[in-house]
Amino acid sequence: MRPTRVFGIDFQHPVLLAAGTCGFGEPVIDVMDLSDIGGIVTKSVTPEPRSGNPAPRVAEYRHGMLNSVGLANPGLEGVRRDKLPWMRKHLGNLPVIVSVAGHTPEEYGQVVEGLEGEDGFQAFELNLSCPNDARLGGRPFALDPESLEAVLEVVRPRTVRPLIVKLAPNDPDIGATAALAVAHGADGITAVNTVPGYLTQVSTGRPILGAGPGGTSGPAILPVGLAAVRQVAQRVDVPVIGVGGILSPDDALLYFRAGATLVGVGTGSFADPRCGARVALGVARAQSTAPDVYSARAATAPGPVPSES
Ligand code: RRO
Repeated sequence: MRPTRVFGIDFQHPVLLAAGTCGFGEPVIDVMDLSDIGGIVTKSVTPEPRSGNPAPRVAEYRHGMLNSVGLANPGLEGVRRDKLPWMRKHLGNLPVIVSVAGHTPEEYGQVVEGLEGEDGFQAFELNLSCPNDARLGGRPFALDPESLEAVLEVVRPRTVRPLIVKLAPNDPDIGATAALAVAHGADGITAVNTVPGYLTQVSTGRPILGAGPGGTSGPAILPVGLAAVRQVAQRVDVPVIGVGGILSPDDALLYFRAGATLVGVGTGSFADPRCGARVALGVARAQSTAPDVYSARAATAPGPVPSES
C-alpha cells in the first residue's frame, strides 16, 4: 500500500493513536504490529513532571468516557532521559508526534526547545485544549485567541519540525481559531480534544471523578468531532487530523469525508487495545476497493470540502 505523505512524513496508514491514549507507545508494542497503524501521538509533555489528579481519573458511562487525568507525565527531562531512548529502540520507523502542554506560552517554548535537538520523533502537537487544567480555570488557550497567538509566537521560531495545533470542541467558531493558528505558523490542526463534562453519583450528588469535572470522549462525541473537522477543513488548507469517537473503519471514513487527512483513535483503544489497527486495516480495505469514494483529503492539494452534502 502507498503511504500517505503528510507534513513531509510517510504514514503507512492514515490512522494514528491519539494523544493521551497510548502513553509513549509502551502499550502498543505488545498488542499489534507497528506496521498496522500509521503512528502515535504521545501523552502531553510539560516542563516539570506531573503526578496528575486524584483518583478516580476515568469513568465509563453509557456512550463514552469521562476523564480527568490531569496531565500526568514524566516532564521534559524524564522524556529526554527515559522515553525518547525507549521509543528510538522499540518503535523503529513508526511516526511519532510529541504532544506538548503548559501553563504559559513560555512553558510550551521550553518543552519544544528542550526536545528539538533530539531524534526519535517527527512533529509536535501543541495541546491548547486540555479541559482538565485547574490552573487555566476551564479556559484552555485554544479558547482565548490572544493566548493561542502568544503560544505560537514563542514556539514557532524554536522548531523546524511540523507544528500541529489541537483545538477544543466547545469553540463557537473553530474554523476561525484554526485560521488564526495557521496565520501564526501552524502546519496542521487536530480537531478535537474532549468535551467538558461532569458526572455525579445519583445517590449522593458527589462527583464520580476525583477532580470533579472532566473531558468527555468516545462514541458520544463522534458528531461533535465531525462537525469541527468540517468547519476547520472549509477554512484552512493545511492537513486536519480528525479525533473523537472513532471505533470503526466507517467512523474514520466519515472523518475523511468531512475533510480530514489523518484520523486519531483515542478512547476506542481502552475497550479494545487493537482498535487502531482494526480501524486502519478496515480503512485500507475500503480505500483499495473504492478509492474515489473513501480517500482522505489530500495533504498538499486540498480539494474543496463539500459544504452541506
Ligand atoms: O490529562 C488530561 O486530563 C487530559 C488532557 Br492533557 C487532554 O488534553 N484531554 C483530556 O481529556 N484529558
